Amino acid sequence: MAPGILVNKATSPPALKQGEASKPDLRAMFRDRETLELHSSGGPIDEDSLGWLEPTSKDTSAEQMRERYNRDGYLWVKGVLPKDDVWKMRETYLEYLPGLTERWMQPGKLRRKFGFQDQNTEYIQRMVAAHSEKWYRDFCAHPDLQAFVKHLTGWEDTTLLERSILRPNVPGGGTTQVHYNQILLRAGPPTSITAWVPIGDCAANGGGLLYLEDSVRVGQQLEREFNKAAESLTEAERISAFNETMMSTGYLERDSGKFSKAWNRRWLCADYEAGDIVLHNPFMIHSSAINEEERGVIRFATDLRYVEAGKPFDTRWMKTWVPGDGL
Ligand SMILES: O=C(O)CCC(=O)C(=O)O
Ligand SMILES: [Fe+2]
Repeated sequence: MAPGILVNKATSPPALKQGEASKPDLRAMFRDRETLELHSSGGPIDEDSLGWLEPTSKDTSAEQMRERYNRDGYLWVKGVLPKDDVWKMRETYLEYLPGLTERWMQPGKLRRKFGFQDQNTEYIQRMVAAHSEKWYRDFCAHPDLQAFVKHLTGWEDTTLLERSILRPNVPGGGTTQVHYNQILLRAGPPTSITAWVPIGDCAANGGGLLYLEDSVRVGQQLEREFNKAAESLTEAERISAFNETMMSTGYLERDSGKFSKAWNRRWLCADYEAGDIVLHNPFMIHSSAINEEERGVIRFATDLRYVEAGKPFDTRWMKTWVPGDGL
């Protein structure tokens, strides 16, 4: 077997939760890095378009971390959050939305594919309501997260933007298409930092976030072009991620593989573990691949935005997310 990595590390939680298909015979297998296959919603991502994110230890000096963040557009930091707090959050969510896999699936193609009705009102209501629950709010405001962002940035104080989205990506389900975040934060300067927080372990084929290598400059160039094309629009239209110069979804491309070829850059993936976070620049281009984890583990994550307290930012983000909120 080619050099691989053990998926089922001792620190992983033993039990799969309700709604997670179980294939115990595959749990302890080595996954072969050389044959990793990923697909975006638009098709396969070629092997030569894939690479690996560089991890950073949380004990690295703030200066060195800043250098890396500025150089790479991202900083994948190991073990920022206590693992137990992350697993607890996952468990609470899974208990809050109990049920079989079918109950986890949002309306759309996948539900239809499995022969379920293309509506799921209860799921939608509960998954939206979760964002206002105290346990989720407390998780987002975790003191270790805030402290880490302050340490990295040197900001005296940080403001956590209220809008964030819990994303449970079931195996074979939807993905996050190619984008950079400033598209959605245009009513403010590009000074926010995003923390992508996997809630549980997430293997590289488990639908975790992919980052386009060295793509801050690409995002900046695209944003300049979008702004130029939007010159004749009103200010309200210009700041919209869905204005006529953009794709109607607000994304850049559905086919991640095609996008990386067009820009001659690789998608960097990782085996994330509970407790890790990835901080990224508002122009850094990212997407997620289809969750193809062998054991059927749900890819679960949230993404938080921080700005320096007292500085201007996109105030549209100071509200709790609901579907179709225009951002
Ligand atoms: O979790 C995802 O799939 C999307 C996250 C994201 O777009 C972000 O962190 O900015
Ligand atoms: Fe994003």
